[in-house]
Amino acid sequence: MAQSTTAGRSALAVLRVSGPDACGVGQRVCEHWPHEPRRLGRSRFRDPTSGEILDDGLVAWFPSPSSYTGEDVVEIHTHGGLSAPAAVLGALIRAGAHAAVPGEFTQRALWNGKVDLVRAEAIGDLIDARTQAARRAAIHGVSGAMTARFAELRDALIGLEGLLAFDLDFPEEDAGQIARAEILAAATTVEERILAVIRTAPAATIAAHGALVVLAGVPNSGKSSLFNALIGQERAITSAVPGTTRDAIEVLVDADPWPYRLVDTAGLRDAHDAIERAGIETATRYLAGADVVIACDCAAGLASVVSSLGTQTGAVIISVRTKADVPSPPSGSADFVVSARTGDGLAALREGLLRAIASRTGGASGDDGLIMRERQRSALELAAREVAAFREAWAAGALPAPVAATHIRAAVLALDELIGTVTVDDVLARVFASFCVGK
Ligand SMILES: Nc1nc2c(ncn2[C@@H]2O[C@H](COP(=O)(O)OP(=O)(O)O)[C@@H](O)[C@H]2O)c(=O)[nH]1
Ligand SMILES: [Mg+2]
Repeated sequence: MAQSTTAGRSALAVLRVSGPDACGVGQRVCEHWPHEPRRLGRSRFRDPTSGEILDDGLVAWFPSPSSYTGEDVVEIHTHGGLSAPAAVLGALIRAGAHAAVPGEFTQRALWNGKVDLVRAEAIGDLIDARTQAARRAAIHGVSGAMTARFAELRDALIGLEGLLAFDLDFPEEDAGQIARAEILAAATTVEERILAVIRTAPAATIAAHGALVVLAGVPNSGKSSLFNALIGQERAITSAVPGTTRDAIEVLVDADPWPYRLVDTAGLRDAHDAIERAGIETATRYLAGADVVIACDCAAGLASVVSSLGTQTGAVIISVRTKADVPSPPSGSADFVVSARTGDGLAALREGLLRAIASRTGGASGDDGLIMRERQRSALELAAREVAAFREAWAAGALPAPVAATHIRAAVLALDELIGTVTVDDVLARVFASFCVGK
């Protein structure tokens, strides 16, 4: 039993009870019990010991196995705030429930086969999503699409094991070089498919945390003004006094399709003031980790700003001529010409920024699914390494087939662990399904 909504001032709170006696517990607390499952019914809630009426709300029950956890589940909607939910929770405990530990409902769903490990993780990711891109990737995982993708990779590996088993069991068939080439091609294909999923990892990081976009340039070039203009609020202090910005100021911009963390930094120059120097060191650290750097200059210095930034960062550098409303002598080319004061050029810069971020995502799209978890990535990397080891040994004819095949088995096990299912008879089933053994 747990409160599924957060504790605090709110209109409603949702309490859930799961387990074989969930309905018994619910009936001991609810004055009225809905006849039909999965329908909300009005009920008052009472203390099973004292009989005191504690609150008045709604209740529904979901019989096993058609519930989130796969067990009987009771859902109680109380009034929100702190008192009513706490009182009804207390009543549920006196009626026989115990308090669930974090994630226990989803863990039970996993045990009862309602979700696999990847979907369970996606449910957690959805709740924790701070950006729309992270939400899109998570809901893709919740739908089961990522699990299906991992399962397809696993199937392809088992298909490969089937080919190998055939090669071992029926050497007199002597498909010879053709079979060897076929196995090599199959291994290469599945390895590439695994690597394609692994390559979504940078996009997943950007979806979850935002691409790191850093404004850089000499003091007074208009970085803080551009920062404020891009985020649409006066966050950073701007002034005509060079060296105004000392700390790095960071704001998460939840842009579509990719969120970014826009960072305003201290201008880059040889400062004598200790605080400003510390600010410049911070800026240098941000530059080293940046995905995109917006190089700003309002005069003739843009080219040299861009070239000096090139030595400090591996990021995509966008050059911006700032203060476009102020006439200045021609100063070479810039990717964008922008005025923070009038707003001219801002829309184009935003678009250019999103294109630059997209170039850091390897062409991945959140709608196709991203590997949002380190666990998923390391399982896939292990599988890819095993397939590569097999492929190399097979190409060189370096290992006997049964030994080479152990690499593929290890890759299958990595995916089994990833999805959270281990099925033993799969290989045999495949061998007999895809080959005409009786001939
Ligand atoms: N006319 C004009 N002045 C600007 C513009 N952007 C910044 N400034 C001025 O340039 C000075 C330095 O700006 P600031 O944003 O603090 O530069 P930073 O040191 O690079 O962060 C301030 O006096 C700003 O008002 C602009 O687009 N047009
Ligand atoms: Mg500044």
